[in-house]
Amino acid sequence: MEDTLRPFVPAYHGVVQRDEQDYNMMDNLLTHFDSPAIMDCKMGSRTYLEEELLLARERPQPREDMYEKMVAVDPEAPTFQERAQQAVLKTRYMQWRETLSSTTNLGFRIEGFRKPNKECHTNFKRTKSRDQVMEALDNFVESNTQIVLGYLRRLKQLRQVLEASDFFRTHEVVGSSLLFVHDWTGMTGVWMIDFGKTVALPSQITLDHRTPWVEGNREDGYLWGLDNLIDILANMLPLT
Ligand code: I3P
Repeated sequence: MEDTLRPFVPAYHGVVQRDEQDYNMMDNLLTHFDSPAIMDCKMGSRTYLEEELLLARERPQPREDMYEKMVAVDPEAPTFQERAQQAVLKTRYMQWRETLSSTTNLGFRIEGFRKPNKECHTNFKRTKSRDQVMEALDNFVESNTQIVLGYLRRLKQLRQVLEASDFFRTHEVVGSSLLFVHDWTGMTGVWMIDFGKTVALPSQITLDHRTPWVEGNREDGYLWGLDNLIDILANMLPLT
């Protein structure tokens, strides 16, 4: 809340108690929209923390639920050993999801979107190439150039602010999303959400968020993904 990023995240209003439970109170980002269309894009070229990788090596905990999710998409994906165990490590599952989708090649992926008529589209696990992503984005904005322009303006502002943010420079931002919202009046908004895997770096390390990840450098590819997202949206505009 004290960083220059403040306008790009839902405002945090502290802890409130209801029925003896503690809740974090945050802005409802949909308040000012009328029957909004909503999309979640998971940012970055990596979706697990380096810390999770170390833990998976020290104490491997194969997951049956992730094996099930994997074979539901591609029965051929598990290795011989994974098939025998009927389970996969979480990091292995996450890496598989990254290469199947556009996370590895573009530095972001579409998780899902909801149209104004409440119809939900969540089948993007294999949406990988620039063309496939562009087609999905075009479906989300229903080929509306004004909406694309609104999103582009906001994403370019976000990029500027991220490049200057002390918070961003000193944090590994993994598994975080951009929430896109627009409605029929032409209003658009984009906010950063999901900070469950946003962690402070040791004091001697800072990130540029564009350098490719090698284990140990903590880079997350967030800005590389944002560059690609901006470029794809810009290419959706008609040539003038
Ligand atoms: C989930 C997705 C989430 C992850 C979750 C996965 O896979 O990768 O990001 O939560 O792990 O199951 P999918 O999208 O294919 O359903 P985290 O980002 O919090 O790790 P989980 O099952 O351990 O919650």
